[in-house]
Amino acid sequence: MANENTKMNIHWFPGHMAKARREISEKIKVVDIVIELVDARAPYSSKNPMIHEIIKNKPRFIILTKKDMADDQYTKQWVQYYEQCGYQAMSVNLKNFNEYQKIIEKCRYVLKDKMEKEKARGLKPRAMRAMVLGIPNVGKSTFINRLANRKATVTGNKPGVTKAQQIIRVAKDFELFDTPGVLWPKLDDAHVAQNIALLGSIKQSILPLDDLFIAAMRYLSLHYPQLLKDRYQLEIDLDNENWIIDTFDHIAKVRKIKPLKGETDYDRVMEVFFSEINDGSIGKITWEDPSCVNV
Ligand SMILES: Nc1nc2c(ncn2[C@@H]2O[C@H](COP(=O)(O)OP(=O)(O)OP(=O)(O)O)[C@@H](O)[C@H]2O)c(=O)[nH]1
Ligand SMILES: [Mg+2]
Repeated sequence: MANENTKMNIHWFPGHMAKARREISEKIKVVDIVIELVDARAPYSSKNPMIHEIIKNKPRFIILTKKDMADDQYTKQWVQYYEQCGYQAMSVNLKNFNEYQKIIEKCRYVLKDKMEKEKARGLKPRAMRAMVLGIPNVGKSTFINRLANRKATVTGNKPGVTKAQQIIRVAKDFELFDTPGVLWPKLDDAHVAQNIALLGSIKQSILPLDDLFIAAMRYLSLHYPQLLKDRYQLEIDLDNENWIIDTFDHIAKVRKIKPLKGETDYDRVMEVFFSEINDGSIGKITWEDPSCVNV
């Protein structure tokens, strides 16, 4: 069941990373604040590990997206965690999003001193400028569109911006780059790769699917046993040496998955499980909590 492309795909990322890094470093020069999107279901794994170097010491606002799919308790803890790290932080559901004002206000708050200093130095008043960064699929385009759709005007190529860039004016004093910076997670860390695959942010096939299935089931049985019970009437006993096979067989039975040549169709069981993880029908799940990381 392991995918032959595993290695190739993982090695494929650094090149993209270097290119993204160059592009972002160029743009970042004219940005006042970075809005970094992370996925609330894995707020550490879905961060780019080199972001400090890339954005240097620009103020950073961390937004946890997809909070509708994550565990509310953990989301709260993660927001607090990032606040304690010294960032602005909040969680959002971009499918039902009406917190533009709050976001702009937080940016104003962070940049107040900077803007006032500029004014005191006699510089012409100008809008704050923000850039959205995040790994693939975290919600960057949705976020920009949501923010921009609200009586936004695209002001076109602005002088003073190094490359021709589209800037969106979101409020009188707030502008946003219309293209987000795409970053990559640190996939050479097995734990991170696993979490990212479970978010659907990269092809699940970069990892052997059976390993991913086992890791996910182990985690769910420890953290969310009730969700497994509700969804599959499944109770996992990790001390039972046959728990893996039993789990496959059980889901096949509950979901009436036809056997293949008299054997459980393992691939089909995993397909069903992962698609239910991806569409959130198993429930609100977070794959990591702040106590287990040292950021
Ligand atoms: N449930 C839920 N889905 C979301 C949320 N935000 C984004 N999505 C969905 O996540 C998917 C990816 O969103 P995009 O905005 O395309 O993500 P992106 O970061 O621009 O992705 P790339 O362009 O591939 O880097 C879409 O199907 C969105 O509808 C959210 O808060 N909740
Ligand atoms: Mg996009």
